[in-house]
Amino acid sequence: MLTFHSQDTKKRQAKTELDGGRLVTPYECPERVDMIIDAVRQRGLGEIRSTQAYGLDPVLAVHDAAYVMFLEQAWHDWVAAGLHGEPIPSIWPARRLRADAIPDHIAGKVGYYALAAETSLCAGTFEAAQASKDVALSALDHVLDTGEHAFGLCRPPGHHAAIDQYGGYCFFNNAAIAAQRALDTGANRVAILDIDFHHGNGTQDIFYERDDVLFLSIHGDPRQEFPFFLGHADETGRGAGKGFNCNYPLASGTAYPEWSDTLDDAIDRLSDYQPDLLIVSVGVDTFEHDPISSFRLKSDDFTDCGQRLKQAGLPTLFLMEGGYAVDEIGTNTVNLLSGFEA
Ligand code: SP5
Ligand code: ZN
Repeated sequence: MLTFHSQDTKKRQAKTELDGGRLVTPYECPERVDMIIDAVRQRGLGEIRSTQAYGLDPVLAVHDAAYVMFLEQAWHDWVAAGLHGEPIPSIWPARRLRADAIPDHIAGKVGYYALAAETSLCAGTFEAAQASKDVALSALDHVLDTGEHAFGLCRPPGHHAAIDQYGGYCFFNNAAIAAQRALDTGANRVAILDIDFHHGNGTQDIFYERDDVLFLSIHGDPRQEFPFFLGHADETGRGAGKGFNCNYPLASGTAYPEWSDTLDDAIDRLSDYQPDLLIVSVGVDTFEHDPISSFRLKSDDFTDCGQRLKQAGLPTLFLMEGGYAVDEIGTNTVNLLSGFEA
């Protein structure tokens, strides 16, 4: 399987993440990319290809234009306002405040556009987010052109990024951008299966009222886990999208026997939908030693997961999302991809 990769994804080098009440070095770090590339090479997964530039049009097909402009300007505006450190919101349009009046001041804007406070902005964030969606789109075009499967080593990840919100380490929703482009270039139906530990709230948000994208997500129960405010089983879609959103929340501590039973249920649902393309939002933060998550998958379980995904028999685009056990991220990711190829 080909891997699509860009060094520009490492241009985001944030110094801070709000973790509980402390500022720590971000879990979502550029070394994650190097570790996965090393494993792809060492294990001989296949050729590593560079990417093409697709510009902002495919981003604007799923995200709000003012949101994209905000991301482009945020770091500059923060510095120009004389604020110190990296942009972190300190106020939001919470219940009964007005969510229809976008502030002019950057300190208000970050609260308007952020859905979480852990994700600092920094100088290279917009460039890295652009590179990340170019990885996704380059890998997509390979799948569409050849019918072969492909892996897009996206970073920063995307699945928490909603129509006009960033957070959870995500800025542009790479899977949604790729799904929309697939539809715009001839696919009739796309399915997105999200196996990251966290609920893909952004992807759900973008496609919630649509029946041309089926969204399935297996994740830590939002009663206990980030993003807390979306991802329950009763969220099944709205309007035309009713029945095309499927959440599988699982309890903290879930290990592979139960997780893989749930995966099989999701694969059955996929097969019923008969999509032209499957996009897998790959998070390996389901790993037992992940520092911020609470499932208990072992490294070998990722190989079995890849084998099960193969059973769906669909043209498949794998896009990287989370996974923060940096020493094992390469092994776990390549286990999944090579399990699929076996
Ligand atoms: C793409 C992705 O996986 N994003 C995850 C974002 C999660 N951010 C909040 C995590 C809070 C975890 N708290 C556990 C603290 C352990 N020291
Ligand atoms: Zn995650």
